[in-house]
Amino acid sequence: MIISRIIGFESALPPFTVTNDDLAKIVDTSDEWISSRTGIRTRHLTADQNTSDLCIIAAEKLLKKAGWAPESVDLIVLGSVSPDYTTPRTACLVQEALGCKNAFCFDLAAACSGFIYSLSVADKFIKAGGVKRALVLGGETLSKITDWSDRSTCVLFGDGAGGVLMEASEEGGILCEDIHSDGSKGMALTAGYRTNKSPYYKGEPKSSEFIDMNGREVFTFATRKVPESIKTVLEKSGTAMEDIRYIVLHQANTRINDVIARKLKAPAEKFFTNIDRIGNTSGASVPIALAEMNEKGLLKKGDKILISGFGGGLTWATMLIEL
Ligand code: 4VN
Repeated sequence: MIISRIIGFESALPPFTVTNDDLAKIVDTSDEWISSRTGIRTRHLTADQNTSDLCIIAAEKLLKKAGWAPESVDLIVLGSVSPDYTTPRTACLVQEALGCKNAFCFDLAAACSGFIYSLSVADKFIKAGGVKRALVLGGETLSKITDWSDRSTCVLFGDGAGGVLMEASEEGGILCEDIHSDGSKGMALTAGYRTNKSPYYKGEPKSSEFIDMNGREVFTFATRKVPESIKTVLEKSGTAMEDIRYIVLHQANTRINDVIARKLKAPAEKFFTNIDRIGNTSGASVPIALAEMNEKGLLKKGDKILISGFGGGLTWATMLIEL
């Protein structure tokens, strides 16, 4: 049986960082409020880079370290809700910059679950046999779609990108997944509404172009659905919690991840977190965390890890990976 093996982890962050005290100078907030409610202390914000620039840096590192020729990549899938353009899509910009001229390329918009959804789609192309090598990225410049006058959301988000390489293999790789959407709660977290500017259009704007979140509703959703999803993956795959080396959750908010850990009765050491330094980078948060774990030597061959994304859509997705 063909399995999709994951063989590299890299990320790219904008060099410029902003502390909670810096934010307190532009909106009515404080370091105490932000750090106690979210766990965030600093975040990287772009001063001149767009989503594609960050994705290209992460992708270049991936190909270089693996020794893959750019022409050997068959597919680029890029999870993002903050692309440079509606078209050409970010994945095509990455293709051009790297010279992956044999790849077919598209972005996938599933907000904070976007990277896991992208892994799942790439996995299906690999299993179907047409794709041998895939580049899967998650990248966001959320600062572009943040309402900088909304103190409840502008303190949460950060910019960055990360990604992995996937290859058809006989062993290891993506073992099990659980993926869901609930459009009935979609209005709890919106961004990017565009009002039709045609001279014939009579409708009123329905929503904001910026990120707008009902924090309590999204908090309740995440703490209810994510533990359920993780339990489903463990049951479906016949895996015990003791056999999981790490759980890498979307870095949305430390308090949410603490509740999820408590509900799963899983020890805190299993959860990798970097939200204090990175903030919430939506679809980029899981691959950025994986790259940091790899850099620290935490990801060892044969280890089983769980990754889980949740957010806008609403969408949520959990995956069991053997390294
Ligand atoms: C997934 C989640 C969140 C999120 C939801 C709520 C929240 C982040 C609400 C309470 C508030 C502090 C902040 Cl679960 C966001 C995304 C978008 O990436 C995805 N923070 N909070 C408070 O007052 O304590």
